[in-house]
Parts: sequence; C-alpha cells; structure tokens
Amino acid sequence: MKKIIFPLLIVMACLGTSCQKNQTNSSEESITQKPNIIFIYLDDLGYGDLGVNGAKGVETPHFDALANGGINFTNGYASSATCTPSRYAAFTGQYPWRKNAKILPGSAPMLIDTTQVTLAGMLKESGYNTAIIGKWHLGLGTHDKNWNEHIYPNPNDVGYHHSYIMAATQDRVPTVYIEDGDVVGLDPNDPIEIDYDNNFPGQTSGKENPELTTMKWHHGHNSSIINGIPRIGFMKGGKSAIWSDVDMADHFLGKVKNYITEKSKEDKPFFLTYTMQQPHVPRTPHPRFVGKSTLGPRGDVIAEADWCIGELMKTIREAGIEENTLIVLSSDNGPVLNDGYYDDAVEKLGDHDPNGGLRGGKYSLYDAGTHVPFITYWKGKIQPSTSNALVCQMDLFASLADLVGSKMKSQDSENVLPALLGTSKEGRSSLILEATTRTSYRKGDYVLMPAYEGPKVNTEVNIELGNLNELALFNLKEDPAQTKNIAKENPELVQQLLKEFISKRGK
Ligand code: NG6
Ligand code: CA
Repeated sequence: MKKIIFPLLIVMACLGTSCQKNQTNSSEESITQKPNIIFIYLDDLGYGDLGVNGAKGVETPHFDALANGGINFTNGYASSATCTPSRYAAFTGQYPWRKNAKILPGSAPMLIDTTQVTLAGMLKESGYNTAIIGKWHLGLGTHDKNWNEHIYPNPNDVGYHHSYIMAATQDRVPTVYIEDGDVVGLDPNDPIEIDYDNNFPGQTSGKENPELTTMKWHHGHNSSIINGIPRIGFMKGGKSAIWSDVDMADHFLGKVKNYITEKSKEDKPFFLTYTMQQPHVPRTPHPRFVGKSTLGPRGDVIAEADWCIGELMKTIREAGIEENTLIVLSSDNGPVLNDGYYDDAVEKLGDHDPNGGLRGGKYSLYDAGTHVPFITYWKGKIQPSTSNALVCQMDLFASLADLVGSKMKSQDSENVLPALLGTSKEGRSSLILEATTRTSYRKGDYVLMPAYEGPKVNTEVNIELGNLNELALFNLKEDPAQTKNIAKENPELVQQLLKEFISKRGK
C-alpha cells in the first residue's frame, strides 16, 4: 500500500487565510491529503434492512446511494451480536471477549481504559480532529460517579477531542445528552440521580403505573417513565436536561452538520464517529417520518436514518469535501423486531426480511447476529462494486492506521485497507465472532459453531440463539441460512478449524 504523504506544498498552500482548508482543489490533492473519515454506526440495523440488500416496505435511497457509489460488502461483520462488545471492538481493535464486554447499564463505569490504544486516539495522534456524536454505550466515569459534576473518564479521555453523546441506549437512563463529560442543560437545583436496582421513593414506574405510559412495554423496560416511555433503570431529577425522543435524530444530525462544516475549514482532517440510535428501541420517529414505511415505527426510523444520511452527504458536498472523505457505514449488531416494547415491528413486518436471508438475529451466534450492512464510500477514490471480502469493524484500527501512515497497532485488528478501498477482494482469513459471551469461528466460507447449553430460542424477542446440542460446521456461501450442519461429512476440516479456534480463543 502506497503511504499517503502530506506534501509541504499543500501545507503551504493552505496557510493563506482565504484557503478553504480541508477542501479538495485538485485530483493530485485528493490522493496526497489525509482524507477526512466518517464512521457511521447504526444500532441494530440488519443486513436486509437496506433497499440495496433487498428491504421491502421501507425505501433507503441514501443508504443505497452510498452502497451503489462505493463498496457494498457481502461479508461485513460486527465483532458481536450486541452493542457494547461490538463498539468496544470497533473503537479499540481488540476482541471484546478479552475484556469480558457485555451490554452495559447506563450507570456502568467506562469500559475502555484511558491507557488503551483506540481508533480515535490513533487518528488524533496522526493529526486528526476527532469527535463522536450519538450513542456511546461503553460506560462513563467511575462506579460512584456523580452525574451532576464533570464525568471522568469520558470519550474525550480515550481519543476524542469532542463528544456529544447519550450514555448508553435510548431505552436506558439517564435520558440526557452529555457533551465533553458534562450533562447538557442541567439545572443544579434539580440534580440527576440514577439507580439500576431500586426506584426512588414516590416515583412512578412502568411496572406500577402502566396507565401513564404512551409506549407499552413487552418485556423489561418497566422502570422510570420518561416522555411517556418506560425505560430500563430509575432516574430522578434532571428535568431540564431530559432529551426529546422524537427530536433525537434531528438533534444529533444538527451536531454532525455543524461539526463537518466547522472542521472542514481547518487544516487538519477530521475523524467523525456518528453513532446513530436507529432502529434500536424505543423507536420514536419524528412525526414527519411516521408512516414513511409500511413497517410501523421500526421502518419509519430506518427511513428517518436514511434521511439523516442524505443530509450528512449534502453537508459534505456543500463543504466541498466529498472527494476527500472516506465514509464507512455499518451496524453494531443484527436486527431484532420486538426488543421490549409493543411497537408493531412484528405485526407490520409483511414480507420484509431484516436478516436478508441469514439465520438468527441480535443476540444470536447464528450469522444474522453479526453479519451486518458494511459499506465504504469515497468519491473518486473507491470504484463502485460489491465485495465478498471478509471484513470486521475491529479492522478499522489497523486499516485506517495504514491509510494515515500510523505505526500504532492494536492486538486483534487486521489491515484490510485494500479490501476497504476496493483494490483487493481479500479480507481477513478468519474471525472469531461473539454473541452474549459465546463464540464461533469463521474461516473462509465456513463457520464453526461449538455446542452451547442454554435455550434454543429467546422467546421474548423470538430469535434463535444458536445454542446447539453438538458442534456444527456451516458453509455460509452455499448455505447462508445455515440449514445444513456439515460437520460429520468434514471431520478433518472440523479438526483443523477447532485447533485454530482454540489456539486463537485461548480455551
Ligand atoms: C437488552 C434489552 C434490549 C436492549 C439491549 C441492548 C431488556 C429486556 N432488553 O437487555 O431492549 O436494550 O439490552 O441493546 O431489557 S444493544 O443494541 O445496545 O446491545
Ligand atoms: Ca445494537
């Protein structure tokens, strides 16, 4: 891979005040400048949820434009079938099971150690402005943090210059935005208190006061009621800081647009992590998106997310940086329909298949748990194509390090930059995948799934978990729906894969 250089000439050319600093003025510049990088990370978006991957009942023209104008990966993976572990891997380049990463409550302390290498930190050290806007869900501060004071550590202590986030998920307290470690809009006379075990005396809850809710809980989600929505965890106070659910997409998008517009004027390139909340529960489309799909709120928030991506692209074009910006888009885990609220996701599904033909879903060790939309886009640099290269979000660290000429390394991240830029169809040769602490081993077209105890189906969400009675081998190319266990016919291959898996997994 040719190293990207930043010639003195361009640096000098950009020293003049009238220079549009970060813009691409010539094709020569576009290959010599370090590009801006935007990582768009959806929450629970399935492989089949995009028009380009076969979605029905929801149109996704802006997602599709990125996929059709860039590379649409048919073997793109999150490291895990749930959020916190996948984000941990994507942001650090390390397998999440090394850290025992699991879905965190909103009160959890920061999972990433401040001494750890991170993707954002590597890019910061390589001269980038770095920011995260959207969902975090990797813990904040310490165990005994006080939400009414500056929270340390926060994303700014693990590589980001700027952060504007929600702490965990839209369904978890605290339901407030946090900017650079401080709750936004907090009235000191109405302090926030958070408890994940016990309610505060005199406060209502979804469990005891279902009549006060405007969105009904199906399982879990019966603690504090905020904006009519019963949440996970109890929260008291902080009224002036509480977010508006239906405005969340616009709110984060506004921050994203401002960031892009401002930073595109600076000498430095920027790395923006835009972690969108859709289509995770509670699905609260802005009223102008209600009914945009035939799928109910789940489809409507996908349409809303699609519109946001269109707005982001418009902002990039207006800033004149489209040819100098690499966009990577993916999702933190596979899809789920009923994830705890009655919101018609099941009833209005019609013939839409969020899994895109894959088996399982969120929480599952089957393929749909981790096999997600994965797109790279860079106008003028990436030739439109589809790629079956095996790539994982965890590989962003090593790949982008190569792109920007950084020598930093992270334990499990592999350099798949040629695949991400489309100059090669080769990705990684193998990958360990994780679902709620269980792991499987992907190698080439095969996946080896060990036997695990536990329920076959999570009946609340109606997803097959991939707890098999006996070890299984599937050929995902020939059998993407994992219907035929071919372990018995391939004893040597099984032995070989098992050996590799055990040596890499360490058990
Ligand atoms: C589960 C929640 C689910 C969702 C998930 C996290 C219940 C019963 N279910 O525990 O609704 O919030 O955690 O999703 O509480 S993730 O995409 O952030 O991993
Ligand atoms: Ca998720």
